[in-house]
Amino acid sequence: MTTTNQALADWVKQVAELTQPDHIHWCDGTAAEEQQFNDMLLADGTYKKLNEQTHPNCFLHLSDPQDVARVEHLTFICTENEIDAGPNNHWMAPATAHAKMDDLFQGCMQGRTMYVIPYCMGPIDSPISRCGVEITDSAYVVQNMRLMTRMGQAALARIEREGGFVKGLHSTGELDPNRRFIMHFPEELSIKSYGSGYGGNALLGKKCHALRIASYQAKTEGWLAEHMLILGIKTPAGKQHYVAAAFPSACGKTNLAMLIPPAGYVKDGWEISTVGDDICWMRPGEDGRLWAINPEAGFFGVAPGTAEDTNPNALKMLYQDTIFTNVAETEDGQPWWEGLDDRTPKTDWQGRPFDPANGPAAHPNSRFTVSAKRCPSYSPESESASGVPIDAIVFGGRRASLVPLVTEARDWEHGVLMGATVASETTAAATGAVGVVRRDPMAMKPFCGYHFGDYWGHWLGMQEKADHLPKVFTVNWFRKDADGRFMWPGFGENMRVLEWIIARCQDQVGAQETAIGHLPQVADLNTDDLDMDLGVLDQLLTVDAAGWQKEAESVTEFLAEFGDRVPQALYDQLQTLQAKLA
Ligand code: OXD
Ligand code: MN
Repeated sequence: MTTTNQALADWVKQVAELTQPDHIHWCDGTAAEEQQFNDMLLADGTYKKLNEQTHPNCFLHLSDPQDVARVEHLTFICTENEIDAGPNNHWMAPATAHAKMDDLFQGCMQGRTMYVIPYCMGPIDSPISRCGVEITDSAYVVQNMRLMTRMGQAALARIEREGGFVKGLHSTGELDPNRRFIMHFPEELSIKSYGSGYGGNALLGKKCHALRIASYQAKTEGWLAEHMLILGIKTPAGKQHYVAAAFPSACGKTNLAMLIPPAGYVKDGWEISTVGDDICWMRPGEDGRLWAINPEAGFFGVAPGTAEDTNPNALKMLYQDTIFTNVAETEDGQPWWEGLDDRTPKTDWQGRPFDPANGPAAHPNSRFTVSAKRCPSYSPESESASGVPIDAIVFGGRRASLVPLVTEARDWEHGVLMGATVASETTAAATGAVGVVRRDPMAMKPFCGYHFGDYWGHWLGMQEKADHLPKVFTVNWFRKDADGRFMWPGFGENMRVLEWIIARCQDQVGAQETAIGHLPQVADLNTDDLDMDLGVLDQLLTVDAAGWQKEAESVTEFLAEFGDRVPQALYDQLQTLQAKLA
């Protein structure tokens, strides 16, 4: 296989000259190729076959123990002008970064095969989708990209039709943490990643392309590339709604995307469907609404904590055709992780006999990679070329105190301030200092490919591009009482909050108008069969004015970190908030 796209052919040739692979393989995305790669990975020990009876076509990969997560300190945005990367990113001059990376790539594929993966982020026929090509020397990366993107012949055909594509060059190198860098060149629409095989660093379609490069592309082209799940909600009356929600890593995003509503809701005919669990690309449609696609085709989810009671939909999809990375294994070759059930595994994530003295059996960031089509709640609309129309945008953080269960923004500008300042508090379990607030704007802190001030300006500018923008909300599932217990049950019960959000979007329910935005009246939340003290619900839906005054001061300091690129509208919103609190 080769290509009629001259730029692609030239680039592949140039990379081969630099990296000197023994062979070049163009990935066609066929089932035969998939089988061939699985056989190869089993033969060379990269994969271990899991129990064929209980988990047909499932594989276990144990990574280098030093290569188990994203490496934000080694991730750079390389723009010509340092200021354009913003204080939210590490920056390196493009020429310096290219020289550094090309030095590492020099001859690095000798004795290896170079794989060329043409891929499409989003449905192959969607105008919202964008293509890329990843060159890698890892067959494990190829198999993950096969599940996470639309890859192979159809993607190549689109690239040949359209011309443009994002260039991603990856090598696992020596897996040496001292020779590991993830470089992004937004102005060139290219990525260079060396020294890691971990998903977020090596599956270049995901965080590198679909968020860091795409956020920049989205700014120049007038759309949004966001770290959001997309959830479908169908009411008993048959009306279909869609919500896009941003949460930082480890806030239950995959669980929310696959939520099972409480029994009463199911009985009444509510239905939840999953369009995406991590990334959302949205653009204004002719009707003035935002239309969204999930650019991914699979889930690269955290395994620990996934169980029958927390996320039965996720568990169901993991019994077949799944790649497990860094989980533990039971005696009879089944994948296992903390929280799954009460069995004791035989070996841990490093392949050692399990010994609790060595820590958890599965790495806390162990992962599953699986096609989205295996998810029982997968929405067929995920394949729609036009995308789905978004009714509400939800921002969430992990706040042990202060932030109510749900708050609706007064308008778009207020919503942008809410998203820009959403935060999580450190808990006693994580570090010594409890209650330290870390802000993670739009859950994009590690993923925005340019200056946050410009990014907020772009969000504000959507008002000129679309006249039926979604309503904006913040949620907080994580309030704790004086004894450190969660006050809200979370999981499927979050449906009750989603119902209120949908009712607000439909103008079907009122709200308390407070200084910080619109909150539900307790009586307007469905509490049927809700197993909690309604007095606690009152506490979750009140505004602590003194606490919010302090919060406003902290927000002022935070915005100041981004200098004069912060749009005045955010300061105006902050002033309105402070005036209302006073
Ligand atoms: C992820 C992350 O892996 O946000 O999705 O870290
Ligand atoms: Mn994520």
